[in-house]
Amino acid sequence: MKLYSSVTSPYVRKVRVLARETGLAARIEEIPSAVSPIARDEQVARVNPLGKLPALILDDGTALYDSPVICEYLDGLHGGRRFFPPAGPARWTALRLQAEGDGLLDAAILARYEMALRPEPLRWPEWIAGQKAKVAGVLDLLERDAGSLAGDMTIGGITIACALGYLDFRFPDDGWRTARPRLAGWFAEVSARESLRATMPA
Ligand SMILES: N[C@@H](CCC(=O)N[C@@H](CS)C(=O)NCC(=O)O)C(=O)O
Repeated sequence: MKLYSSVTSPYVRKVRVLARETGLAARIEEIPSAVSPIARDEQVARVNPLGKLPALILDDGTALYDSPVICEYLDGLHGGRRFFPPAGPARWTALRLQAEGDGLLDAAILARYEMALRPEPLRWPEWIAGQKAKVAGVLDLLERDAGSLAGDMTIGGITIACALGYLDFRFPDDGWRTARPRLAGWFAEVSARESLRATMPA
């Protein structure tokens, strides 16, 4: 399999973490790519019309995207414990956490594009504030609901860890840990996992 990849993308990181957690990393050849909404990579756009990372190419040429789809596909390829619980409340908790982490990332990345990509005279502070309010809303929910992150690691926990890692990487001065000790404690603990250490954005 081939993975269109970027070591700074938190969505790609979800896939790289899951691949390490499940022993599949050696079966995935990574193709380093660089994309942004204003600089399409034609090689990526040929396999994913959205021009976004990650995209996984299976051995028969089928392209899979986006990160939730790729992660669930990979989770069906190994014989160990499932990171997508098969049924019942555990499944909905894991998928809800994944949606919260992906949603936090969508908002953080829209704020980042506005702050870093848009020409300075056109930047819109209310837009950035609106996206940051979504990020804060998810963080506050996770602090109240930190119990949902306890127990075996799932795709939900992987996604939240990648999202918090992205905030540390791109918004180091925003202080997301302030007044969120339970979430910060959980993140410190899971950050020791080899899969997360090996994929830390730099
Ligand atoms: N929902 C997608 C989001 C993927 C995404 O937005 N990836 C970013 C990289 S961090 C990207 O490719 N951005 C380029 C663009 O928006 O054109 C997923 O979970 O894979």
